[in-house]
Amino acid sequence: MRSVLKLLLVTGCLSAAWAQDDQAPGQTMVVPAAGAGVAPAAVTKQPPTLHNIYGRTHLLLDGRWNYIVDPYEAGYYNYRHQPFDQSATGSGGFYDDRKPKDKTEAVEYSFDGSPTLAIPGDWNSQNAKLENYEGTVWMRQQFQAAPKDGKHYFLYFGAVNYEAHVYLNGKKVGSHKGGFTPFQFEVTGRLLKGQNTVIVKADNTRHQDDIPTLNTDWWNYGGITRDVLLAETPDTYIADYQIQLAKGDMGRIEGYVQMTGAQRSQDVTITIPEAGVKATVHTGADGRATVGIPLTKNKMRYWSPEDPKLYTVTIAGATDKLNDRIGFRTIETRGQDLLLNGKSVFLRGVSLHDENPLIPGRLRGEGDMRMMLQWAKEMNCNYVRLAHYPHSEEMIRLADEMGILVWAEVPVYWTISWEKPEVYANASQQLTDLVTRDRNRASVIIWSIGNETPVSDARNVFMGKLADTVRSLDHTRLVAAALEVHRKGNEVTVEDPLSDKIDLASFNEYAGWYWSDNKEMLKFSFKVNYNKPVVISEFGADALGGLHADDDTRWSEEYQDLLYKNQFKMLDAIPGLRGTTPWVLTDFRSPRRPHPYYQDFWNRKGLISETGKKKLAFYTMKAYYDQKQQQYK
Ligand code: GCB
Repeated sequence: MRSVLKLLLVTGCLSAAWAQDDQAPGQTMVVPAAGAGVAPAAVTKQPPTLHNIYGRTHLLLDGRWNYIVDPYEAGYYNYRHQPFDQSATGSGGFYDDRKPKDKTEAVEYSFDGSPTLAIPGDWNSQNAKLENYEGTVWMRQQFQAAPKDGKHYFLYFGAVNYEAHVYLNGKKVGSHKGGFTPFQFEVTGRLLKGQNTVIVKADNTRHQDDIPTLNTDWWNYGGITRDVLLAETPDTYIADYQIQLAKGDMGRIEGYVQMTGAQRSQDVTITIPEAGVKATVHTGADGRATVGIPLTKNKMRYWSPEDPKLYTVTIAGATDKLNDRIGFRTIETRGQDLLLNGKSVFLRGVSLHDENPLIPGRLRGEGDMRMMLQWAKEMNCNYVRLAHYPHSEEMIRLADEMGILVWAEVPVYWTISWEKPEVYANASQQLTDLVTRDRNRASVIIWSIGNETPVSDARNVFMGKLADTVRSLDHTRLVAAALEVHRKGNEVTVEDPLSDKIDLASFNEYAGWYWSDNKEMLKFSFKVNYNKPVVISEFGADALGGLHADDDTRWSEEYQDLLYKNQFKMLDAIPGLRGTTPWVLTDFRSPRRPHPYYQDFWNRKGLISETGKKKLAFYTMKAYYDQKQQQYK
């Protein structure tokens, strides 16, 4: 439930409290509150981002933000190229939001009177001059607050692509790297009663050693692309929890509750009134309690695409109380079978990007997201692959509500710098933040640790560690990766040492498009030597919507349509086939696609064009899924 909070001023700094509860290493750097004029000397680590942020009392800071484009970072570095925020005074940068004191003073920037961006929203799609911009933009929002004594306050960002530096009332509160995961900074003691100013420096410059790396097949939309919230918690609060069915056990809820704060050892009660569940646990000195609740037989309606039942779950202790909407289901593999709530399921899926083809730009809110998932449903999908990076929490919650299974992924994409520990730390942090955010969402059944990462020793170690990490964070879901295939003559095989670490034989293949053509493609046969469910994470062909020709003609809807029909013939011959996510639901923008007529910087593999028109293959895919639905009834 969204509620607007009234904040009261709290003096003093509470960041010392984190020392005890410090759990998450990683990419979020926090600057401790410094006295006036004192430069922040060090950074401290943050506790994990608040779970169930929308369930917290909060003030939404979305809306129109003033912005200044700063290609040379004049607002961040002085003329000696030293950051202003690391100078003796800590000031001098655009985050000062300085106004000339009188007519004698020259100030070379001004947020007042500068244009505005709708936040959440990338800048590339909101100003034609910024369409291809990669660099720094400063954004400012002003808001009223009345912080209360004894509460914690957090500035929470759903996502900022890619590097964010955040300032509150002229002082730096921290920085973060990674374009698709949430992060927060504690601002208790820094909020003013009355007007506050938050300024964000966002920089979407690509780098070889980032996650993702330089090379991707999607638009590098920059900026504050998801909600910004000021959240309030009690002094001792519920930081995190997992309340899910035990692995493979429909008769038992398992998980944990994590409290943070001075009174972190306390009784916490979990109730699910509609399912007759009420259990009390006691959190230990570390604030943690393990949860294990046997379920009364026949009391629970299990979550599934056919019946996406969500229960109101309340977690309440002496100092804090949170409500969530949680669905309960199991997901397992048995040999080559895939079982949802103990029953064989075929994943009737489609891949999609976090992009609205119609506007375009990142999905900005529930309407955009509903449109995408509704299109998937019209194709009779029960599943989506949210490629190639974490999509928003709202999207996942919508999938929960609409009954759509989800493959969730981190942007470990193509060839990244496998050898560097800091690159691994970044990937592992993004994965951790994704799991931390979505671990209670029934729709998410698969954590994907990467896409088309080429086999090498260094890569195998890197990916193997990621698989171990995600399993240690959540053993109830499946772990997968979109693997590559290898062709020997007409035989296509998946040979990847990573297979030992993951639950699915999931791979991308482009028969008929990147290899061979529609006429030739049926000669291929797939040999999958793993006793695991086979999920085709990509196949597809480009078609310019509205271009009609014979089915030998590349870029025509007919070519794409025949390719899909031929794919079904090939794929149905694979024993253990349990799902497909063709590439891709809609056309999407990509700088790698320059053909002036057919592409115009769009990847045209969409089953729906950039005007929202369904291509022929959309209906062919739907017919295939109608038949699979019958088969798996
Ligand atoms: C792939 C990638 C995907 C691309 C797609 C294509 O294998 O995983 O990100 O967009 O192929 O269209 O080439």
